[in-house]
Amino acid sequence: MPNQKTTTENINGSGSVLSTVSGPSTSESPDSLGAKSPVGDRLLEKTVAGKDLAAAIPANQNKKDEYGEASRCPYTGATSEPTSSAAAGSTSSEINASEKVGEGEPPIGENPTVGPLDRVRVDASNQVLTTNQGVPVADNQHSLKIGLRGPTAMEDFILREKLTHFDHERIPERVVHARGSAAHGYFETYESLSDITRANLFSEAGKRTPVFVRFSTVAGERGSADSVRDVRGFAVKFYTDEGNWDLVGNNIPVFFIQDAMKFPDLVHAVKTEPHHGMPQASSAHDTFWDFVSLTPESTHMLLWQMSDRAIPRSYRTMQGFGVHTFRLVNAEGRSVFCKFHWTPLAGTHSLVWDEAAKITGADPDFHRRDLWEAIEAGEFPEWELGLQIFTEEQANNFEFDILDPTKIVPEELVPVTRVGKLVLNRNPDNFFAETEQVAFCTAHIVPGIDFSNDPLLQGRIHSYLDTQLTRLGGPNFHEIPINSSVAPVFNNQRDGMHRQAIHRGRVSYEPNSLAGGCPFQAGISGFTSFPQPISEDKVRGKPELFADHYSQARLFWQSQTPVEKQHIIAAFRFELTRVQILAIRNRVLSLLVNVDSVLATSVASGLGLDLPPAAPIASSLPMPVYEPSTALSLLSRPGSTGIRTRRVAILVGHNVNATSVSAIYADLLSEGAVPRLVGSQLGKVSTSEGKTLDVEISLEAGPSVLYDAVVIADGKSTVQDLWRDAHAVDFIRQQYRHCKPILVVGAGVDLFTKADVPTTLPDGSGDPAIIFADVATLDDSLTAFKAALAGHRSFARETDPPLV
Ligand code: HDE
Repeated sequence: MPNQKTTTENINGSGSVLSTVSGPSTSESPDSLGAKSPVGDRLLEKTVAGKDLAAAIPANQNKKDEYGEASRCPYTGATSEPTSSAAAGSTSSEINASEKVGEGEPPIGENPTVGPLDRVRVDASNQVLTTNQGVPVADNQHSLKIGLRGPTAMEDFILREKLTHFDHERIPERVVHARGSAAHGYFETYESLSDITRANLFSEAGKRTPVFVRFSTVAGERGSADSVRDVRGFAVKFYTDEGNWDLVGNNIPVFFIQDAMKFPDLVHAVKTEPHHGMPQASSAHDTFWDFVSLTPESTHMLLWQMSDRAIPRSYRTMQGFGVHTFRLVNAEGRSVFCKFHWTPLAGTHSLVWDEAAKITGADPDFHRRDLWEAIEAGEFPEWELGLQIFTEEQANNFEFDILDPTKIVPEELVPVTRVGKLVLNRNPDNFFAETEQVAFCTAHIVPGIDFSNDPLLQGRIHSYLDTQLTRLGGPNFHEIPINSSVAPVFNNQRDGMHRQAIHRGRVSYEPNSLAGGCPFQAGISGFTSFPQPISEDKVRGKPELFADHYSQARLFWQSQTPVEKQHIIAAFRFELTRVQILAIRNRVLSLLVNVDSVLATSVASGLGLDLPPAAPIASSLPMPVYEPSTALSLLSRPGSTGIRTRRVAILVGHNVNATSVSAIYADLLSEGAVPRLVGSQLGKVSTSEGKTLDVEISLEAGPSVLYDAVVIADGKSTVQDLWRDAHAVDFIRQQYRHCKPILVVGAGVDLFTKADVPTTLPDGSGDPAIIFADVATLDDSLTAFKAALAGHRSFARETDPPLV
């Protein structure tokens, strides 16, 4: 139907409103476009509101503040408020709603590509199968053929879409930290830290900020095993009210190198050797030790890496560190330096090397499974965030340079203050969408946090964003749901691969008046960099204090307990035995000579070598001398969660005593441990009470290394049943070798005896972690067993080489 004509309203200039080029030089606007239609009305409204909006910013009044002294304090951009939502729109036809385009006007000032993940979670319950275009698929079993025995038709778009998508399912894995596992949770601040930082997540006691945390190994490929000897990544994405902050740390507080320039060399050296692609996920090969033996600043890190830190029992039992020195900046612009520490409430616990190597075969997903299972069981892993805060003045008086990532700030020098708690309470819905696509980036910081000049950190600021362009396919990776902030995102960046946001309007620049100046610059309420004064030459080099390569390696060594020292020696021996080139072994020994003579001599003797001369010392400054620090020993943090989540195998065979088994099972379960009945095979075992018990897992599928402790159940024929299974004897011997608690109940002693393990410690005293229970006094024995289980391992039992 033709539109009604109107003659009473002012229609001057209507033609220009209806055109996209030129218009009259008057601020007057027509009241009507003559012919009435809802879209036309909206066009007129849009034009009038748009003109007013632009006119409200007659000049760029802020320009003068961009120069000289005034520019030190950023101004808030000029804005004007539209009189109608139409003003910032792209099209007046947006009011024509449909199921696809929505209601017409979007909620003004909202960006639905950010915010909670619920907006993109998908559930197909009760839904029909469709193509990616939403077309229902009638047959998902057959391709379209010309006759039942004929060729497939080119037009089979359903087959082609399915295969094409499948062909492109993989994205490049991370060049380092490819293997990882992640979880959602929150960070809660204990007290306001607003005196030292304006970072919004620390603004008030009890404030909770959502997080996504990814743990990883460094060297291995995406499908490599979890329990290898390696540094672990500990990357936390905080979705704060003022944007995402990524604290991309490791479980070791120092690093191998001092300058980003060396990172590709380090990684090329540690990854598989390029000619034959071996070894997978291991530093025990020539190229790694060749590089580090020529890079003495690695020595400190090497001691950490050869310690049990590099074979954690669980992601839940390792510390995390920001490694670099960062800055915190408060609302007045005052800055302090800061080191970040994560401390697990479950304590710091590790595997032993022989066990770790066997777990690689028994369960390559050991850490992934452990994290997943704990969260599914409601045993949410927790860490406390600790800060070491110090001023520039203090830093200038330290005997090391706080910009050197191969150095720690000893806790005796600057204590760690606990400021909040990290809780991981939700597993991801989808591994690829979340864990694989999450993009951590050291450049993601928020107001109140700033970088230091650590040359390693400075290089990282570039690398993380850059790597996502290849890995996630373009510059819009921030719109992938797991990466998008919960804070609103508005800017004039546009286009690029896979853009999700549909930006309304014609303005994608600033300054503008056509969009009322929006989005406008935030001024001092936005992120500002700490204005550190610098007056220096442009150079390639390192400060002199960086040349001390050994004092802190010695500090670490001297802070270890005897058993930890023994493990470090054994780890060097293992790795250097796998190395083939003698000169490399000798060069590593020459570094160790500079650390400690017992360490160097012990490793040399394990390699059948004489000690070489010490490596040349690069520093001409006096070497700092540190007091040993208990904080550096893993054993100084037993944790507060006791036996919770510890896995206990209860070995059962036929004619087992069900009463005691059930009592032990129930007791362990009630205290949060995870008991399982392990037998020769699945099925039922008879009990001495004439009933049956169901075996939960076989010895073959659930070998010793997957448990923290063992109970050998009571029952005469249990022994006869199990001891013929060599797995059972291996099981007990490995529990013994790996220093795990053993509870022997009643007649279970016969099976224990078959395993032929000592019951006294090397010093002749009784082994407190081998507990013999008689059914009558089970409670007391169980208490002793649980105490040993809470202590994790009985290292007093350990000998090198192992007795069993
Ligand atoms: Fe990384 N690192 N790194 N790194 N890093 C990556 O980023 C890099 C360094 C760390 O779970 C990459 O998205 C350079 C120190 C973790 O997704 C890459 C340098 C520390 C993760 C990259 C370093 C880390 C990464 C690979 C030296 C401890 C995994 C894929 C200048 C503080 C994050 C990616 C996750 C990942 C570069 C050194 C920790 C290539 C250039 C030091 C935990 O961008």
